[in-house]
Amino acid sequence: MTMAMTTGASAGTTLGASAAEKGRYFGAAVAVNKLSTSAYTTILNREFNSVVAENEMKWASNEPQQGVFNHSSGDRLVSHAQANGMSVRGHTLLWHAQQPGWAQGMSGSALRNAAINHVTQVATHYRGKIYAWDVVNEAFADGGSGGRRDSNLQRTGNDWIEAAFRAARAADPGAKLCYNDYNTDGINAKSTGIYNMVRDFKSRGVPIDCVGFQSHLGTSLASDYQANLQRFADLGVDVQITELDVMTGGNQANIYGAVTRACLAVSRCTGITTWGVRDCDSWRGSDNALLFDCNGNKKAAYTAVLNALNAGTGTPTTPPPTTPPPTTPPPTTGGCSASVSLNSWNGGFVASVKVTAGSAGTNGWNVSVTLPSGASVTNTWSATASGSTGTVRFANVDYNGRLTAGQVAEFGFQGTGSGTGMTPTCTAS
Ligand code: G2I
Repeated sequence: MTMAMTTGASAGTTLGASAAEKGRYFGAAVAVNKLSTSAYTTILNREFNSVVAENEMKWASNEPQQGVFNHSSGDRLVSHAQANGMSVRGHTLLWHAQQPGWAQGMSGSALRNAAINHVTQVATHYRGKIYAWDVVNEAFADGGSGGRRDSNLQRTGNDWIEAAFRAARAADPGAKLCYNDYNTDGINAKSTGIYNMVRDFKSRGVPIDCVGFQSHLGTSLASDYQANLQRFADLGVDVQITELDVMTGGNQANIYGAVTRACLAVSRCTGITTWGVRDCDSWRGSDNALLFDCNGNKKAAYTAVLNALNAGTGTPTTPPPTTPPPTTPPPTTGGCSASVSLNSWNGGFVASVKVTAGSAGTNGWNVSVTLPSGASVTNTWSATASGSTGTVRFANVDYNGRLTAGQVAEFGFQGTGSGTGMTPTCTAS
């Protein structure tokens, strides 16, 4: 999706407008229940042109019972953003914390399947409305190991992160897909572990578009903060400052200014989000870590950010999100053809199916897939499945049945067991 680059306010006098002049967004984490507090919403609407839900799009919030989704708070934030020309960051599809109780008690392939289903369902619900998703949050360990954090998700297999990114891409091809973490504010063991993962993903075609640097900062800023952003950008991903807040004290304004300058100096740094609006909204409470005081007044840190935005030069070069290399569609003989690509893990898979119309076009289509023995379909999107084991037939839904010659429709399904070796056949009507 495209992001709003201007706000109603005049350029250069608000955070959002000044960032937009430099081709960036300036966002805030929003507690959705505060949208009805006018003192809060007045600042939000005046100063910010991007939002992220502080808690409401997390797994515990939007899938409180397995398979029962509640998007009401997230939808409210998206509506507010759309009504006010703001882009939306999605936070977060998978995280070891703030999981619903039912998922906390799961493990192995049952958890993996539930997690991928969660990614698919949530990203599908918000399809086309999210600028960037934090697909996976905080999966790396603190300290010197540079390795993964232990968690129930990690114990489903090291490939859980790439499985999540592939499922998110299949569900919402237009959203930028980010990995997000903290204590990555300079070149250190943790940020290097993440750097190596991103490099590996890029080399193997795992869909990743951006890395989020939370930047929950203390009383000093790593001297190589900008260099660290730049080394990630040099891998071919965007970088974003995703949860900025800074401990109060003499350095607060300086640190805010330095972070802003660092982002502007990295052409692929596409925007900055502060983790809240006013000091009293912050999870850091007495740190007074944000840009507005509890009465809504602009702090010195606000002025430092605004001045840095206005002094910055250049616009970012943000190529559109990379899409996986297209698989060559098979020759279109007859009414239609279908090809499948698989995202597999031990015990489950997501299949993405491309239907290509032949020379006569289609009014509707049916794709038959014979599943390997032991495999079954648990969930389907953009098509209607008949059956779940053996030969399963997938019919178009009302909006993707009518295709002109050569036009492609995509649908997907999730399964348990192995999906290897499936050969789809397509029939047009
Ligand atoms: O911890 C700061 C942030 C670190 N990075 C990921 C972010 O998602 C995380 O945000 C914080 C929220 O700001 C807090 O508001 O995540 C916390 C949970 O780990 C949030 O705290 C929770 C409390 O733990 C719950 O007791 C409370 O019900 O906020 C919930 C809603 O107010």
